[in-house]
Amino acid sequence: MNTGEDHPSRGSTESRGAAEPRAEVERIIRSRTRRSFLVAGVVAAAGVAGWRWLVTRREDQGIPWPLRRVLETNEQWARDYFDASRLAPTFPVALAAEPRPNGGIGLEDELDSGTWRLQVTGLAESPDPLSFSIDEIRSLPRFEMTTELQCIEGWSQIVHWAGVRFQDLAIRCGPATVSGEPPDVRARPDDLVPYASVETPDGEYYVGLDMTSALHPQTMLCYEMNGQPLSSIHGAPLRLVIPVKYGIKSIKRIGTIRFTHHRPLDYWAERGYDWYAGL
Ligand SMILES: Nc1nc2c(c(=O)[nH]1)N[C@H]1C(S)=C(S)[C@@H](COP(=O)(O)O)O[C@H]1N2
Ligand SMILES: [Mo]
Repeated sequence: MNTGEDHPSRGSTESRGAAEPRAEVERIIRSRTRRSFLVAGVVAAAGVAGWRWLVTRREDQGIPWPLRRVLETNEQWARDYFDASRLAPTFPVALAAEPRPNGGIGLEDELDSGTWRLQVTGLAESPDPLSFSIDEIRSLPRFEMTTELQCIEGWSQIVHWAGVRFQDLAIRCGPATVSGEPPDVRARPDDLVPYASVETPDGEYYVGLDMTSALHPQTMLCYEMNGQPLSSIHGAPLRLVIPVKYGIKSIKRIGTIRFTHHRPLDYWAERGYDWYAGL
């Protein structure tokens, strides 16, 4: 915001080369004081007016649009500075414990892990979805990590997770590409469609991921927490864990994964949180 700092007191003539330096100094001090009052007044007025202006702006996705612009600027930084090789910190397994169960959206229905299947759509080879039982997911390369789950509400917990990297599932499935050429997840990730949507079986909770974040080496689909099969409240039979982002993105009880050209809806982004939710 322009504070008007350059403008006040520009009119006051400052006589150079005054005979009495002390008087000159006092005059400057008085002028400075007057100027800072003026500046303070302008800033305060601009502040009040600015705030009024801000809170009366048209709303964009639930918040005044100037704030939305700030969020979008943050998102731009998130995109520009997100480095796929930047890893979230890992910890000794001994520090791992059960996190507070938080957020039960999309977990209301009873779920039969025996009949549950993961559906994956938006594939290069076929318009039909691929579907996996939990045993088929378990047969994919196993990956484990001990990372911190950080809730946007301010608590965090170190957890030991086991499952499969999202990138290994992507390699297995073959996401659609922009060029129409066959996908090569490792060699040409930039040719893959730029987003993935992950949803609960009932569609009540859903997260959108940019492909770079989805393919991050610590983004994983988990079926075990701290050496035990994942419990229902923590997202059985399969949940996402993405430690480079706040917990809101670590969706529990995944039903479908959809690769897509278009930025997917995201449950908490629709309610005013940053779509990237990066840490
Ligand atoms: N399906 C679903 N997944 C969810 C949520 C939710 O409400 N529904 N809440 C999220 C939030 S805000 C957090 S902090 C983590 C918490 O994971 P936990 O319950 O295993 O500790 O789950 C995330 N995944
Ligand atoms: Mo959270």
